[in-house]
Amino acid sequence: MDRFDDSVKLRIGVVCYPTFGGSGVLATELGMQLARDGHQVHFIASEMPVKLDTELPGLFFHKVTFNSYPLFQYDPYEIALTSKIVAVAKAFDLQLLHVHYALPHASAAYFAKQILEKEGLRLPFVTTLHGTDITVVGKDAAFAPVIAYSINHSDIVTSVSESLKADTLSTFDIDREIVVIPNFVCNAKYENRNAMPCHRDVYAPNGESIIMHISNFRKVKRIDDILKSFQLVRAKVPCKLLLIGDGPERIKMEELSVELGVQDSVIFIGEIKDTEVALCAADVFVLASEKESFGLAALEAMAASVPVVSTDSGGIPEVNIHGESGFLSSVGDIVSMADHIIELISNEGLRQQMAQKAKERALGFDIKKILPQYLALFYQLVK
Ligand code: GMT
Repeated sequence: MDRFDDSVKLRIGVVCYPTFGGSGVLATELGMQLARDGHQVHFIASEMPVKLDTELPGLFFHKVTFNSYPLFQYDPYEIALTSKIVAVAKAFDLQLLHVHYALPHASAAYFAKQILEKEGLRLPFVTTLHGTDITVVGKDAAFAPVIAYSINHSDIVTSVSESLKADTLSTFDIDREIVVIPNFVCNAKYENRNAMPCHRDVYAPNGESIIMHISNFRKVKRIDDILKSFQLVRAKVPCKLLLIGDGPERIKMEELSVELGVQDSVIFIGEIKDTEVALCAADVFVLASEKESFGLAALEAMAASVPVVSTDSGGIPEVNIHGESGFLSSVGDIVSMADHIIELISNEGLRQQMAQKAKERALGFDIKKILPQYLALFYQLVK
């Protein structure tokens, strides 16, 4: 890593999706920590990012707004975003821009940079690839040429895992370096696990074990596999399944829980802001994703000392280590996942040992270790 003088404070623009998804959460946590460290951070997004604390001094939020017009079949978000980046860069003399999720943020950043250049202004940008912007949406022929071009023309490109970097290089014709900076977690948030309002008794009044999953309920998360695994687990050990989050698959999954006859033991909680509070009730965290560039939800569980039973897809094995912080199974292998969950909840010694290993591993991904890696790149750009 380059040495840098972090007493020099930066003016940084951040573009992200405002939703509960991992990229928005990561962008928000990174931006808030930079603001706490004295940098000026300007969030530019379609809505206020859900976890953003705008009371932090040095932190600003600029909403991307535009008037709709009857002619538009689709709202021109990318154009409005580009114009907003240009306006904020000029008004606050931004030194650099950090865009999370390539689509369409990298192309908007590239366009904004060109507009500013014509006016004699410089706005280098870092593009952070998060996952589905490459592995699902980005691959689509309707988007691929623009994604590849804007990755190649970013000043710096980062990827949240080695696996995503490999996917990017094999999917697109990329002629530049991609720096891997893994996702991070704020371990400090998980310190007072015992002081948190843990609702274990409400969810599991008879002392059942609690299996938890948190996601945006997209197809790629294979929540149907979680329910089917849970059906096998529940047949052997008393347990409850807490499904946290919301998204396109939610209703189908509610129906499936009835079809499988496990509805009395499955609790759908909906979206919550402070996942660390929910995690204090969990005994095992489960992630059955078909694709997952990193698996931030798994890392958050590990930070809460909860062992993870997951698939071995994408970047998950870079986070969850089989036999240490939890277990890995092949995608779709519901029997293997069920066996691992049963093993963990019926062997408290093993569960505790893995919980400790999970926590140790999460400490290696602490924000204090990862943030300087981004800062080094930022200083490199403004040198
Ligand atoms: O598409 C999603 O599921 C959300 C997406 C996002 O950008 O919010 O999640 C991706 O980024 C997260 C943060 O870097 C990663 O932890 C997730 O693994 C990744 N999701 C997938 O690859 C499916």
